Amino acid sequence: MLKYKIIIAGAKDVGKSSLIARLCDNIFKEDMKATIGVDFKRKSITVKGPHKDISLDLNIWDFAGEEKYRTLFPAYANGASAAFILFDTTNKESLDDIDNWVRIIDGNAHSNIVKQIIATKIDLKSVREVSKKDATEFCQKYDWFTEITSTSSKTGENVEEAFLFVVKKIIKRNLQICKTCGDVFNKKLKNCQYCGAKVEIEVSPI
Ligand SMILES: Nc1nc2c(ncn2[C@@H]2O[C@H](COP(=O)(O)OP(=O)(O)OP(=O)(O)O)[C@@H](O)[C@H]2O)c(=O)[nH]1
Ligand SMILES: [Mg+2]
Repeated sequence: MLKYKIIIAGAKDVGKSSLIARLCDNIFKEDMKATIGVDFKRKSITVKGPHKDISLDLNIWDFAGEEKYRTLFPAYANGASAAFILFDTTNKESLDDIDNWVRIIDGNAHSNIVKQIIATKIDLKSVREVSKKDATEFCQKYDWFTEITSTSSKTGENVEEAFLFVVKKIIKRNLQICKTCGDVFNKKLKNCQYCGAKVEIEVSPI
């Protein structure tokens, strides 16, 4: 099984643990307890490719957003293949805080890391403070920015889709498919790790 580390970042109460609970256990708690330090969950995700299905084992690291724990974050960003950076659509300050998370991730993670901005709590329409348009304008300054995924962990809207979207980016960035045996392996290798065939042209698995 191919294993990848994913980190979930964002201000206190944006809904990091709730997003993970919805993805991994399909549950939602109105009274979710604040994370202390860091938590950890595993989830396997399978992506259908044109050639064959690809299964990845995600190690998902959930950080406490509270200021006093932020000194822990740089060490955990190390070795991550993807970072979810969350803001809460009902709290404008959490959008501004994205700059801080991006700076810490860029300073501590591999330059190849996939970064994805996630808008949370879109079910809370009546108390919304940040529109998708405003958030998109805010994020356009990042050269890696593509689009925001809007989610609700309460209803489950777009939660699995958000992870699938990022997993596809991880696959495209890190893996290739062997033209000889059809197995999927790391792009850094010059020979297929399964059948030994030499890589002449890199072929994306999806
Ligand atoms: N309505 C609604 N509430 C949500 C949603 N996601 C999270 N919440 C609520 O927001 C609060 C904070 O959620 P958490 O998942 O604990 O937030 P967190 O980012 O992990 O917070 P820290 O661990 O303190 O950094 C909880 O009361 C959740 O029930 C959502 O999609 N919709
Ligand atoms: Mg939490």
